[in-house]
Amino acid sequence: MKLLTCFVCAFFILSMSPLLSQTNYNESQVPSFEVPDPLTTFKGKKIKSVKKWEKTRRPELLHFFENSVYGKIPKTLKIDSYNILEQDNNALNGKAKRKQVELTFKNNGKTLSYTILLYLPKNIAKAPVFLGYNFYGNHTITEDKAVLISSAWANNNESFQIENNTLTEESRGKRTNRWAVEKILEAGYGLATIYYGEVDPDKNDFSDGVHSLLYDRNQEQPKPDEWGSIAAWSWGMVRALDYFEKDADIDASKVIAFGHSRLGKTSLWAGATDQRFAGVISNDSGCGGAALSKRKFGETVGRINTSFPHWFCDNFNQYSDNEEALAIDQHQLLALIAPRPLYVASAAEDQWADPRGEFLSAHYASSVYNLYGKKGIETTDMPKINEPVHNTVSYHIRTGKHDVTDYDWENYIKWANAFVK
Ligand code: GTR
Repeated sequence: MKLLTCFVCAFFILSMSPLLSQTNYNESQVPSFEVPDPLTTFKGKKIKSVKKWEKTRRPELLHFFENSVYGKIPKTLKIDSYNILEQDNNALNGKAKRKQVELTFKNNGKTLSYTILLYLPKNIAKAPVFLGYNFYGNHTITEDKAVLISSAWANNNESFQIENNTLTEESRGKRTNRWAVEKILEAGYGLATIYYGEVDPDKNDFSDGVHSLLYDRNQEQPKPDEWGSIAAWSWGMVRALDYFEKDADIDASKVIAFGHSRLGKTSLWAGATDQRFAGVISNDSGCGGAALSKRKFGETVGRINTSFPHWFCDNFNQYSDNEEALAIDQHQLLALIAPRPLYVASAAEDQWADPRGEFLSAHYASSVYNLYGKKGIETTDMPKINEPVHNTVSYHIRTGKHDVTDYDWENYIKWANAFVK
């Protein structure tokens, strides 16, 4: 009996271990581990040419991330129709062209729609565009009264006066601080944004959002190797890019995927899975984004899978508190973006996202960029705070907390001018 009790206790402790493991913020307690080489195949073959990388190594890495981290999309789902809900060629006091475009998808007798808010510079025939999701609705990124309010489910937020999971006029403009719309337009770029909750509400429920459009008969949730919410959000960015190819005001060959935090994990996965994205920005994306998982610094795989069981595919659970078993690490996700320009950014007070792990990841991805003759992050010495390093792979750590600031945008624009435009 005693033995049985012990056994039950041990089982309970083990099953709860992701919750119990202490968060490490101490560099000296980072475990030593071997960084998996992007340029050595799983079978141990060295990759020495772009051709071999593209034919052998890139596909096997992509396959691993698809099957064991983010989950694969079960079937192709293309735009059924799009509808320009609203357009004004003199928006923002005459500074921009505004469009609100609804994309609609149909399958299994179900329909999903989401709306892209576009601000485009007026004086440019075909504009390069930053595309990124927002957390609380398109109307939160601007004071512009013409921006439509989403009726999709939203997380409550007391300081934004969002109650009953419903977005209202009260939250208009609450997130203008994160979107440097004027700076972006003045630099000759457009901005496209989508409320992520319209693609898949951010809760552990797979009956809503895009997933259910692709279920087999009697299926109620994704299979262990099928897409979680991050892959669903990435899919939404890819379909937006499909629309951009049809919009004469946009240069679809110069679309930069941008995202902050969970939506930075999303922009990275979108850029990895669709090579039409001309560049990718990861702002404070942390665990499951740019940060190396094997460092177990700040948020860990176990913590993220426990707090957000719907973000990754179920197969990813086997690495909870078991990062050493991973055959890959997140720098190899970054390497999948090569040779396209990539910007990884951190914030000094955002230790939960492991700034050093994000930086090292950009460094270890750089061998693949070098193979293409591009310069990445060539050293393991982190730059000083507010001293950006701009190459095809760029990195900065700024002062302040987990957020998107004008400083971040100023640097993204500089990098985009130099490497994307
Ligand atoms: C945190 C989560 C992070 C990050 C963040 C965000 O709670 O632990 O991985 O994604 O949310 O998206 O704001």
